[in-house]
Amino acid sequence: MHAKAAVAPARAPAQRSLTVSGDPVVDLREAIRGKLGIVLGVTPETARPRDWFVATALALRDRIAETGLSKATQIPHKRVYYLSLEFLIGRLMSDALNNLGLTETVREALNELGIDLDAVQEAEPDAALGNGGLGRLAACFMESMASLSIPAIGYGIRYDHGLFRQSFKDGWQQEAPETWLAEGNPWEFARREATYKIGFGGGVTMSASGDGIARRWQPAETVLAVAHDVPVVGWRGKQVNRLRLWKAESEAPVDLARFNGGDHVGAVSERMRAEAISRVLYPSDASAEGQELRLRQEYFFTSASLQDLVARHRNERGDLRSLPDHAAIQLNDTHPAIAVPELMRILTDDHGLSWEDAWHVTTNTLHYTNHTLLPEALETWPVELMERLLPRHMQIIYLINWMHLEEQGKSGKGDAAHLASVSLIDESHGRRVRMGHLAFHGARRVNGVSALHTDLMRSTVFSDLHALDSDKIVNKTNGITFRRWLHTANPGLTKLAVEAVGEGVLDNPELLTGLDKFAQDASFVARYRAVRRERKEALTAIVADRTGIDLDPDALFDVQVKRIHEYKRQLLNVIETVALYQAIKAEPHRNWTPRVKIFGGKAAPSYVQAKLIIKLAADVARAVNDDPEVAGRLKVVFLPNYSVSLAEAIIPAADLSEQISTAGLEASGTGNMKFALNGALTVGTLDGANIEIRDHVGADNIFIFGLDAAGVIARKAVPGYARAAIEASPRLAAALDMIASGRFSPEEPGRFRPLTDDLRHRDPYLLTADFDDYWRTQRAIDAAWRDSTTWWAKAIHNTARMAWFSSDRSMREYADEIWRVRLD
Ligand code: T68
Repeated sequence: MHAKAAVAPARAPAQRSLTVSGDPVVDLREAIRGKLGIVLGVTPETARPRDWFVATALALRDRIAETGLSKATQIPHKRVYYLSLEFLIGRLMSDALNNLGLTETVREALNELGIDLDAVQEAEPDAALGNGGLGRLAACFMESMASLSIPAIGYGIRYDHGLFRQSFKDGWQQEAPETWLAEGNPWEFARREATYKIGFGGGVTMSASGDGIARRWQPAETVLAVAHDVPVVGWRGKQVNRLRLWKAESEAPVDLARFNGGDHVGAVSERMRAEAISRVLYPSDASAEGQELRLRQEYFFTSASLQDLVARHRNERGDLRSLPDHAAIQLNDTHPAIAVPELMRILTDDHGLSWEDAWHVTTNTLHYTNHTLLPEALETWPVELMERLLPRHMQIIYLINWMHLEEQGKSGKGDAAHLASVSLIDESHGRRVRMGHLAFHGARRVNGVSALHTDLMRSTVFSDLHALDSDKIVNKTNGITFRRWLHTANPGLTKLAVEAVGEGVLDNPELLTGLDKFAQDASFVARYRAVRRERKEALTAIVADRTGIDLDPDALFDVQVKRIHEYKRQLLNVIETVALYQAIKAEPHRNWTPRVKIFGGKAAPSYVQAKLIIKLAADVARAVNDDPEVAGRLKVVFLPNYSVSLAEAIIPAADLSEQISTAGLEASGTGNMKFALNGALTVGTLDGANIEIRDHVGADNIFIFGLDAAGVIARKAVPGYARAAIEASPRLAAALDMIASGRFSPEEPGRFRPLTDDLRHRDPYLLTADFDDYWRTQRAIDAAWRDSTTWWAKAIHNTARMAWFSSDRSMREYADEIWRVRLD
């Protein structure tokens, strides 16, 4: 391990050296031209769009580094460390340009070189280092922390391959590796001086030490974690934070003896094994990946991050016992939960703190965010695997658990059922470490991500732990960064808002409420509609380009984009589509509201049922789009390869946002917030943050349907509930029959029986229970769309009332109530 982690250099801030001519456009133009020639070795004539992107990014990075350096000599009182296995950051150029206020300057600079900024931005690959909501939340939080000048470092993994690229073959999802790093990453700084050794396997030795026994882990294998920093620019460039991503490397890049002996492949096998750790992002969301490589990834990035922040603290402050005063560590879900024993190990074994001191430091520094209560997503690791891979950690976990259970006994709660429920080890399914319990017990605060989800944490999965310390669980409803999801994704709407309520809205989204009074103002409404129209036309072009399907921008754009998961109920939406198709065919001359159903999202490659749902959507789309009888009334599109950048194009173009999960199962949702902010009306269940969105936008401006969380539980207790619901709903029965009959899959009539049979016999996500209310609500939406004055007033009320869902608000709450970080 290198003696010193990267610390702030003790020297004066760099001179402002990037201002040369005094004209920012000229300076940037020349900087870009310079990067093109000197760094990339190409001329403006031979440069590809990708080269222009790299040259522009490098020129911007210089300016970002300059801003960052001006603060680098100050040691902040307290830093936030956000540990997340995923950061779904997407493209970085538009964020950087917007936050530095350089969009128009760079546009002009490139223009003078004969290049279009939009084309340059299109050449940036998405950094898809995450699966969905959890990873995107981490990205929004990083941006908000920088914007609020909260000193923060995000820690994660620099995956060579992010989330797979999705394409379709005959409507079936195909996965291909994603290659965002193929031509390097111009935003990052490799920091080899911040390299740490990460151990795996081996055993624990004991030796006499003073008045006790010193235990030391002797790993059998070590892997290097090398820091790569990506700058995160805050709003108006006031603060630059960093995202420190760890790359796995081998200590011995090649075994020369083996190589010389002719074993050229074997000579690099150790290197391959080490590098495998940061090779690919696991593509499952909302389920736990019980594979050894996953545990290696989790420990790898957690250990590197803790070693790094401990080294920084020692450099800056000396005594590790003051860590809680100067560092707040947030564990994004349980993926970094191994931080609890790892921090204990570092403090006791490596730095000689007493167990009591180390436990005090650990439990006052760590905090844990839970993102799901779905049983299949709660991480547990077999004790046997932990003992083999992390033997010292397993000892520490046993000791923590022993003390924890002793404590129960002492306070008169030593009955077996209670102990089994609060124990860090689950003894009932083979012996497994419960990572949620471990994180909970080791954290000072534990938070849920919406009011409902936090209540459910208290009353279900964590109820017994909650009873031990009722102050520990707090709610922090998620948020989204308005810089990306309004300013950059929807510049037209942003411009309109600025004109209506003033520039201040860019800094203070609460000013959006000033739009409320324009909800009936004909000229404002016309401009708001024109913005939407323009976004719909742009999306129509994208859809035509990627699917060959022509859309009518006058139709209602009804959008469900998110990971494909049974609990999110894309299937409910598809079945409603089939029912609507049948209804239109039965009464073709009725005044139907023209609709376009747009789907997007990836299924985990191993998630068979989810992939079948995608195939059904594709097959229904084919039948509907080819049927002249419904032309002009109904179109169905599945947009391939949903991503952050595609979301930026889709969301501002949506009229209706589908947030239809089974109540109690979607922890929060954040897409729901992005749509409502951009003025799409929500059709949704009383789940996650939908409830709080309703409270803010007003019940008249959202379409709520279906069972609530309590209703779901009650209904599931009724034997045969699915069959009864289908029998009671001829419309649902007819739609299911049509699907089951093979009408959409004539080449394989039984293709969708696994879906329809499951609904008839199990229906764990209560589609059948909610179908009729969903249908009724959709028809009410049809009617609302035809009353355009009312529709657009509702849309404007949505935009006006979503300010609370800014991730700046979330981050302020975390800073105040969890991290205890003072804001300027
Ligand atoms: C999401 N969780 C929640 N998980 O589903 C969503 N899981 O309701 C919430 O808004 C969001 O977190 C932010 O709080 C996820 O996205 C994962 O992606 C995931 C990844 C790996 C393993 C398990």
